[in-house]
Amino acid sequence: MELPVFKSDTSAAAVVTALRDTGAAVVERVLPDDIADACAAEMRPEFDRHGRMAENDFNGYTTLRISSVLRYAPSTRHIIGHPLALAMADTFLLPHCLSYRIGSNTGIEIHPGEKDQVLHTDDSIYPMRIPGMHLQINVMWSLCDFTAENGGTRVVLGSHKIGDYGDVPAEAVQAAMPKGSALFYLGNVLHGGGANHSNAPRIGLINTYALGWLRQEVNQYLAVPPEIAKQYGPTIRSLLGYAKHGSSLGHSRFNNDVWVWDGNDHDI
Ligand SMILES: O=C(O)CCC(=O)C(=O)O
Repeated sequence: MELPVFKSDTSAAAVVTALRDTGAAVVERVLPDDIADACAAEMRPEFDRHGRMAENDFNGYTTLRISSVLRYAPSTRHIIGHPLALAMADTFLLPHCLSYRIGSNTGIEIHPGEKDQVLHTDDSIYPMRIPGMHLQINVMWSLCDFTAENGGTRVVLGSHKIGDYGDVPAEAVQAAMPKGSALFYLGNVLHGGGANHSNAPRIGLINTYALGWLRQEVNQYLAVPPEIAKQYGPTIRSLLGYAKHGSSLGHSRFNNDVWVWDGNDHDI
């Protein structure tokens, strides 16, 4: 099985078909360089200040990680609310919820010397499985060229079709993709960061989107409180969780200025 790779002018439908088939797909050069560069620059101070705080056996000891980028890197709204990402989330999540929300937004800078990350699924944070229901969909955005040498994300194609991950032969392929590309992968696909054998860091941003009635992976109200969320448009505020799911789930009469139900426009 090969990792499907599309050009940026692909139709969303083609990417959906590939995702259903293999569980992962790359769309190349979706982002203009100025957006990718602005995101990386706005994330830089946080990488330098707090990037080592998440070091552990899972995340690695030569990798910088930062979370909740909407708190301090406003240009990331163009990535998090990107129409292609939302089109994938619409397709996979909206059949099972009225609106979806972001789970986590994580900047990951893998430095030279890092080892392969253990392969894992991201939706394992939710202790349930309902056949045919996707809980989560994820996108890794390359903010520099991703190569086999510098730690391009590894994915096990077809692993979304295997119920019990314990015994899967973990044959991963690596997403080599130019800066500004998107690697889409379903929440139940085995994947992990790659070892960095190059002499430069590999920087990316992973965004997860989950069914709107599930608890968000990150507590977004603490991470991006109302006074910061207000700077964003209704789509991002809704993705953060400043909107109800349907008529009443998550309602509140406080902070009405961030409490906007978005309808369906994708004004970020
Ligand atoms: O950095 C990567 O390429 C993937 C990282 C990842 O999958 C994770 O930390 O959950």
